[in-house]
Amino acid sequence: MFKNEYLQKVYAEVEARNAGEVEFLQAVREVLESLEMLVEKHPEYEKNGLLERFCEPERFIQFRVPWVDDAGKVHVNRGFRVQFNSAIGPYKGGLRLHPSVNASVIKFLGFEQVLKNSLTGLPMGGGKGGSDFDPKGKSDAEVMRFCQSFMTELQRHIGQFTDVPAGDIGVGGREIGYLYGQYKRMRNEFVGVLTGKGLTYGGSLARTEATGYGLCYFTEEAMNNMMNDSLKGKTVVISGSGNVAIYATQKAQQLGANVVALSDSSGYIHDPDGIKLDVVMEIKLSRRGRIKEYVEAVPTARYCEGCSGIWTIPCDVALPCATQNEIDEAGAKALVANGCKVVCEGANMPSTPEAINVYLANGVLYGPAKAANAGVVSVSGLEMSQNSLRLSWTFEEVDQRLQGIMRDIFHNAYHASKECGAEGNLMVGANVAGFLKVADAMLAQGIAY
Ligand code: NDP
Ligand code: 2IT
Repeated sequence: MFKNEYLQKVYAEVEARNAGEVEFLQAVREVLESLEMLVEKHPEYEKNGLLERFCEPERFIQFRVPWVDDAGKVHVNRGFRVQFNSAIGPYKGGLRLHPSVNASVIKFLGFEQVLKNSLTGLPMGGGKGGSDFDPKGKSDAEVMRFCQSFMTELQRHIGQFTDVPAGDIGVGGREIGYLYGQYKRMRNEFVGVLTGKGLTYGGSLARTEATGYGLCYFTEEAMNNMMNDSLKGKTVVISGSGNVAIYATQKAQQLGANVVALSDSSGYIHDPDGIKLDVVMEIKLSRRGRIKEYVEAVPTARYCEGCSGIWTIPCDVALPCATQNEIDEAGAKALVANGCKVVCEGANMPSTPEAINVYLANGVLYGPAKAANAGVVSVSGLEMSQNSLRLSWTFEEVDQRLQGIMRDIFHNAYHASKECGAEGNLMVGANVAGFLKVADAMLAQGIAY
């Protein structure tokens, strides 16, 4: 519960206005709880209605996405874009294609993105979008027609200086290509309006890898500073087997860790000898297959139905990289009971509030998503810079900048946690450090009556 009356009032209003939007309310609550001390010190926030404005998106767009399947049947999906906050730069954030997408999911992701983008130190506001379209089992032609229809509406709301979408669950290189092609056809301009583009048309080297690489750089820096330890020699469990999970596995292995598990929404694989990433890449990237196919190529590994059992595998470090609320209280307790000392989040909001309480009560080093997975959007920001400069940096140059950004994010979050009297609580630190910059910019820009 909130101690501060202003926070109580703001949260009650958010709850009433967004009734039933559980993911959005979960994200807002966590952030407001972290701001208790700051709000006491800054009466100008209440005077300027700052938190009321901060919790209400600047714009929420919902639209119809009709498309025709290969058999000629018409389908209608729902498209979304939330333009949450533009105080420090153009709206920036990914597009998610998954049947679970709804207004609550898009708003929680947009809200988190505002703080995450602020933490990167780059000039990007926060937004998010997507659709309840399910790309699974669809042909390339169907995905293309869906993307074209989606962009036919979205294009009127975005632009290189207004709002720059990218990928998220279900949106990778193929989808960004179709979306970009349709934007260009309709607007007749070749600009960096999307990030995560292919290398032949304005993409950045290291953007694909940045998802998982950034997570590992953050984890390594946090372990170095808070535990005088590193990923080397550690047993690591990673959930998911998409873009974030694959490149987190690659970098963790390069840093000397033994990654023993991966999953998808059907189940998980456990390979105590270490995941063979070439096998995973062949299944997931070349064939768009299921993770259970891994055991056909590696018979010594084991496949289990159901994804939540992955947290019962003994490990030193857990990197959840699938989806929101994938670790609940029972999952967190199982991790702790089996000796897990570090949880850093590649997915957005993968831990329930109850799970986070378990980490904090047991001294687990907890790296919250908005800090730990900010590497991707950072490289998106670097892609925007390269597009503006009409230049392409080398892989090494982008990777070096990414490493520097992830180190800075850790130190800024740690420093903020100390300033708030919660030293080492990176959740509080990330929320406060991200918020301060956006709050300053909002105050400076005044209120439009
Ligand atoms: P992908 O679509 O590449 O992969 C998603 C993975 O998570 C798949 O293995 C998928 O399994 C699994 N998954 C998705 N939904 C569920 C669910 N409801 N239950 C269990 N498993 C599920 O997505 P990404 O790797 O890009 O994204 C993963 C996470 O990382 C998301 O939280 C995303 O928001 C976050 N993220 C992504 C970034 C990006 O640029 N791509 C950047 C930063 C964060 P299945 O195939 O069975 O659905
Ligand atoms: O959650 C995220 O940070 C992303 N999906 C990436 C957003 C982006 O604009 O690169």
